[in-house]
Amino acid sequence: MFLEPGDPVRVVWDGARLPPGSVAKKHFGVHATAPASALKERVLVAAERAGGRLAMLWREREPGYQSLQVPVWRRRLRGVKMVNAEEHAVPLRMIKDADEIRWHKRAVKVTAAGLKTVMRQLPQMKRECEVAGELLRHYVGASHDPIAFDTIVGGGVNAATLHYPHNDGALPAKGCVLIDSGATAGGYCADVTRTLPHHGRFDRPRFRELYELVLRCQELGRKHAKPGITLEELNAIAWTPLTDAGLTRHHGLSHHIGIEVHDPSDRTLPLAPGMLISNEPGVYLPDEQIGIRIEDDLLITASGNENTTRAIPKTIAAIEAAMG
Ligand SMILES: [Mn+2]
Repeated sequence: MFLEPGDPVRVVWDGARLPPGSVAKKHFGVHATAPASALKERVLVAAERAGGRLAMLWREREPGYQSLQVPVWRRRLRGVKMVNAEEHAVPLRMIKDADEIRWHKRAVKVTAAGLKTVMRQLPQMKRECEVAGELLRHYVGASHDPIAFDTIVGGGVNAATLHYPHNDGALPAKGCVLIDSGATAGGYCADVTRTLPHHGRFDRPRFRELYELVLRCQELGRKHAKPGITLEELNAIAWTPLTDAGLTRHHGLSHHIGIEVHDPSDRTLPLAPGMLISNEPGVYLPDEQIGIRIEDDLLITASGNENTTRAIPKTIAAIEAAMG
């Protein structure tokens, strides 16, 4: 691990930091530390040992994910051939080992506690920002890990915007509230969505009917997510209750979850044990002031899957009970 040595001027700006040495080595649990200024030289030596080649990891398959570091290192390491390790790293990242699963489950535990707290408090809350604020307070209180992504809290018509970014609206009395949120632990994400009636009762027939429809899609996703099936095949099965009802499908059912909330993946590969995917059908009807998404995280196992977010109330009965 390359670290900035303690610079008394920077300490005034950034606070004290661990310089390279035995304390940092122990603290971060790494094999060795060195000053950041030695990085370029060490990389050059390593590249030379490898015949003038250097493998770096950057994402070029998906737009918007290209690393700014790549052109910098290309300039710094003229004469060294840079190879992208992405094609080898992506299949590795798609399969989580036991330690990675433990961290994910810890993130789920924090997320679950936050969402359950919000469920109890929601009927008394007036604005979307109160919900987002309460979740953040809960996550920060549980650990200093960053959140997995900016929380989405959309009430009424705002629930029908897939990546609603504002969280500054009023919560509609007796309307629906969509909450998409996740904590992290040890660098691993949770990603959960629940859609709740603001007052705690599914007493509006249209909302109830649509909620049950999305739930049926989700149950199909859960039932068929197992080794051997591809995500596209899973999509073709899970959305049928929605499309049979003449409603529009706006997005995919699943993405991989890991270090990134949308972890890199090869979607043509069939599911295999150790993969962690979301199961998140949704329906979005702005004209009716309704948006519903229900999202769980599924760990693919040898015989099927484990729903790692199953402790978070989801059925109509469980949500009504949790909201008092
Ligand atoms: Mn998701």
